[in-house]
Amino acid sequence: MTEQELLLRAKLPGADTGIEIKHSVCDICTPGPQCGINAYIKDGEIVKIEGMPGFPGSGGVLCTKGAANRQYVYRKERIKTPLKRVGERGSRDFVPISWDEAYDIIEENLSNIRKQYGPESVVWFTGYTKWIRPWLRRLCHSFGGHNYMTESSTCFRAGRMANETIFGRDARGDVMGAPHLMVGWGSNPFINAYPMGRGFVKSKEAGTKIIIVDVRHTQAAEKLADLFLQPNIGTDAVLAHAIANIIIQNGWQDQEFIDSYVHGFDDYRKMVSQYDLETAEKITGVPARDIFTAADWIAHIKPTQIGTNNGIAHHTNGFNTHRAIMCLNLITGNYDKPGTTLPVYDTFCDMGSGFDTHEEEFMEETRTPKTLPQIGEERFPLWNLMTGDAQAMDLTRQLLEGTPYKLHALCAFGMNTMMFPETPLFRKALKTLDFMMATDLVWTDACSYADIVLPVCSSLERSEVKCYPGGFFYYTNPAIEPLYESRNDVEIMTELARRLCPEDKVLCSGYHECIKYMFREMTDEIEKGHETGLPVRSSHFRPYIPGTYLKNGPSTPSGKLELYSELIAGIDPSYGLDPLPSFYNADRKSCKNPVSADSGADNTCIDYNDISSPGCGTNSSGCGINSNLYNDCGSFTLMTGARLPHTIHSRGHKVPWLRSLRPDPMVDINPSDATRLGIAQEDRVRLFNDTGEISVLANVTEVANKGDLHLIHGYEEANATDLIPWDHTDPYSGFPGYKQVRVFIEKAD
Ligand SMILES: Nc1nc2c(c(=O)[nH]1)N[C@H]1C(S)=C(S)[C@@H](COP(=O)(O)OP(=O)(O)OC[C@H]3O[C@@H](n4cnc5c(=O)[nH]c(N)nc54)[C@H](O)[C@@H]3O)O[C@H]1N2
Ligand SMILES: Nc1nc2c(c(=O)[nH]1)N[C@H]1C(S)=C(S)[C@@H](COP(=O)(O)OP(=O)(O)OC[C@H]3O[C@@H](n4cnc5c(=O)[nH]c(N)nc54)[C@H](O)[C@@H]3O)O[C@H]1N2
Ligand code: SF4
Ligand SMILES: [Mo]
Repeated sequence: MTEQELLLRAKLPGADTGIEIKHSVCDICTPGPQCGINAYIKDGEIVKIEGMPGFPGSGGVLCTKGAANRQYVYRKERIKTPLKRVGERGSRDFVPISWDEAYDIIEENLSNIRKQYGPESVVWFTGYTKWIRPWLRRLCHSFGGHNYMTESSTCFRAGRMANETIFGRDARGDVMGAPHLMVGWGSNPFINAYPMGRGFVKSKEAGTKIIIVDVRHTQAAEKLADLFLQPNIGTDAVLAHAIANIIIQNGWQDQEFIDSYVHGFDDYRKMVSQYDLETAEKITGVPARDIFTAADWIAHIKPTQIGTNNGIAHHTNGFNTHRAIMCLNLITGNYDKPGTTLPVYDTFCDMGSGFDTHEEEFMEETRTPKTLPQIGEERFPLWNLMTGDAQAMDLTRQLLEGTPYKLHALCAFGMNTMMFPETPLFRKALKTLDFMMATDLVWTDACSYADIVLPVCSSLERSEVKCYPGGFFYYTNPAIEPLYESRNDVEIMTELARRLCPEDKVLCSGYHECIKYMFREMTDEIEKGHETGLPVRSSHFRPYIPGTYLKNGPSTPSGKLELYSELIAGIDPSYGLDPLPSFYNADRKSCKNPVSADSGADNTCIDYNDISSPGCGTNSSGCGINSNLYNDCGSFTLMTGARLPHTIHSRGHKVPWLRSLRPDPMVDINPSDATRLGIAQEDRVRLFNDTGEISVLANVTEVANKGDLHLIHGYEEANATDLIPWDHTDPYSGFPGYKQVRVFIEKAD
């Protein structure tokens, strides 16, 4: 039967077709919506993928990427067997070995390294894959170490930390409470999280006013916004402070709420008073009248929900920007009331579902006291204090410098080297390791640096538990057998636990038993849910009642909602962290043009502390290096990684259906800039700075502001992250400034 016939017949499965529908979950993007899948299986193979009708959140729809799951699973790059390196570290010289042999080699190396250098010299890393985290975290602790780190060193965690400093917990908009105004600050949900986009659309149809703040002209700006503000990249804190200033100057703040629940109002008021409309317009580029309208709406429409996403934190001033935005909820009393911002209580894998589990206990109970600082702790103390994890953005440095101690081994579960700024330097750092193991579905650059590579399977080939808002959990069964010799990551961790920390009987008991341990009050429901393989609403679901958290007192040091963070005030002052969410310029101090580096010109054109000098493109100190290029110094502001529908990090670019939607890496450039530089649509251009260089095609579009460039990340042949210096990081969170780095652009010959 041809594939075409199979697909046609799959629409009407029945006994005669031999096609069975199995339920599963899409794990291409996580942990937000994670849409339910109906997989059509014929002779043990997936022949078609559909959304599962009525699934919590996704409602039966799949996005572009989810719809490509069949190709995602059957990619030709899938790793088929365990592999052992026989060539140079960094080469592709590997031979197949058995699972037993692979485990023996890993056990021997990790045991020896632990004995010789101590458990902290072993790093446990997981990339974007999130379902394995409770297990990996526990494994690190049971092994005796503390250097567990994840891709959340760059993703959502800084925003969450920012919320925790203000509210004492993470915070999220109340989708059930019918807000009258929604502020989507750095939010383009149609691309990034379509179920959230549908929520916005529903609210708009019900009459909710919407403000969108984005540095790019996005789909959300077009389809949702009653008011669209487009600030200069990285200046949002100024915009937020100016809005606060207008509100306070006019006496529009909710003084009763502030008096009852808020800490640090006087200091905050003084700080924001620097940002009058004129100053704010100059720095942000947003017209003063629009800033005023935003302040007027935010102060007077109730309930209002002011929310922001992860892109805002991808700046070297991102943590404070996130705080600056969320503080607007405090001064207007828009917190812990229906339709406003509510506290989040985690259930499992960073998802709040309205019932409790013992996940935290599972991850933490085998942790021993630290004898050495965690990776990143000396540079980003707030990160380690608030997350308990090591900060992956300091891995490159510690590997290369060996301070405060040398790292010897790395266990990487799904690592994409392109996540690490100044990627070539990170690759060099990997070469310093004595031992590395990697697990992945597909061969990646990181595998080349490993000694042992293990093939793992996708969500359609395994069982896993996911939790959803509204009290739901979903315990899937495999839709197909694991392909080739692949196994799932938790199976691997269980075997490693049996060999390296056999005294941890819980971890050694395997996935299902660990789930029963964590969901121990719900064992019957869990067993039943696993049997049916369908989403279940737990009988333990207790919807949150707005107001409860404030009534009991926020879990911040002051017991109030904090405009002035007492936690940050407690950090050694030599780190220079401000307890207030103050603005500082996130731009690089130097915009050195490597081409004319020997011209003797002074390339420095930014005063970090001068708020009237927000970037080298807008002041007049004139480093004028290359008249062919934009701005005083000819440089552009590059934002890497504003999302596109067809791809996610390194995951989509090699899936043919997804790749076909944008066959070449492209940089967005404003038409006026393109014309000035003689660049036409799909011309090949060179992007470069003193950190790296890549070559891409030009996409001439109004989406980009003048002077800005946008480029999606994760392409092996044009890795955006090559252009970001390794230490271009936020001092509060350690996050990299993915969304703001200076580059030069020119037409390639
Ligand atoms: N320049 C730039 N870089 C960025 C960003 C940006 O905006 N700009 N965004 C950052 C953000 S927010 C994030 S979240 C990170 C994403 O961080 P990455 O970790 O880089 O994400 P991926 O490339 O999606 O996944 C990493 C690897 O996991 C593998 N994988 C998939 N499923 C599994 C599984 O079940 N088990 C195992 N073991 N491996 C699996 C994939 O094949 C892939 O090789 O990237 C960050 N990098
Ligand atoms: N299709 C697709 N969806 C994804 C992903 C993907 O790779 N592809 N990745 C997933 C992951 S891991 C994450 S972390 C989330 C990220 O999703 P979000 O948290 O929403 O973050 P971004 O897409 O990086 O940025 C959102 C919007 O903020 C804008 N923005 C960026 N910087 C600034 C700024 O300084 N000021 C203002 N006002 N706006 C700014 C961008 O232009 C963009 O339109 O998306 C998830 N969803
Ligand atoms: S990739 Fe798309 S279909 Fe898959 S979970 Fe994410 S939003 Fe849903
Ligand atoms: Mo992310």
